[in-house]
Amino acid sequence: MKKFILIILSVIFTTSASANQPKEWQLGFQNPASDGMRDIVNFHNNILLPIIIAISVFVLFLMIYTCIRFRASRNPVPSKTTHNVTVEILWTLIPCFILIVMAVPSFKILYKQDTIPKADVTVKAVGYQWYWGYEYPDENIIFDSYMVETKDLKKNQPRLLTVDHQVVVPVNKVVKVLITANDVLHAWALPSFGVKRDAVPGRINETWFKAEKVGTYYGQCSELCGIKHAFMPINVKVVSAEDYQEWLAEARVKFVKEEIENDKLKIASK
Ligand SMILES: [Cu+2]
Repeated sequence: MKKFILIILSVIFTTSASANQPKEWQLGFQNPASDGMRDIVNFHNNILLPIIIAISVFVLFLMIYTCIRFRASRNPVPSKTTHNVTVEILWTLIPCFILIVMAVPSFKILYKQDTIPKADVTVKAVGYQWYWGYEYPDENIIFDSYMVETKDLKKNQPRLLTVDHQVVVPVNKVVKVLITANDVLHAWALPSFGVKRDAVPGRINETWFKAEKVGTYYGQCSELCGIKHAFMPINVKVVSAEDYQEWLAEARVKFVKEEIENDKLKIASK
């Protein structure tokens, strides 16, 4: 019993504690770290959940009521009723009305997410079997991001979520993410930012987010892409503007995209 209470308590508290990665016994979403995700969480908590609960309770009540009120012992001669126009119109119109109530705010959120504001930083994510490759097209940076094996994890690094090279982005800036794949379908997903887009070979999908808090955020490939689908996590490190400049300076040297450099040299020597 004590264990059961502990489990219930942990469920309640893990959902309220700050989370940017999955927690044990988690129920519900990870804490939002962007405006877009906050919209989604509010929509779910304030509109969808009440509707779902109300419908479930109502249907349960109808079933219990029917079982008692129309039981065989109380109705020795069964009713032969087959149609009731009023009831039929009601059970068509009321669900339509409920769907419209849900659709309006839902479309608002969809359109808001679909309109990409002017980007401050552009990152290109390429899905490979089985890791992510990243490019900063404006900065001439390119690198691959592999999962860190369990045996190589350092303290506080989450298993199956840690990568060797994180995507680094500045806080409170619009980050546009171009997403594609090189072999099969993958999907780039980051729950705290409410971001998930398919990575399709030969096509570029785009999405965006604006991180509000400095921190490390974890996501995973969200399209079944083969045997190591579970082992290509996504790490985004959100840092202050100064730290971002510092990282850029380092990354421009460490992760320089040589073909572009070579092309530039070629053009210069002509
Ligand atoms: Cu994948």
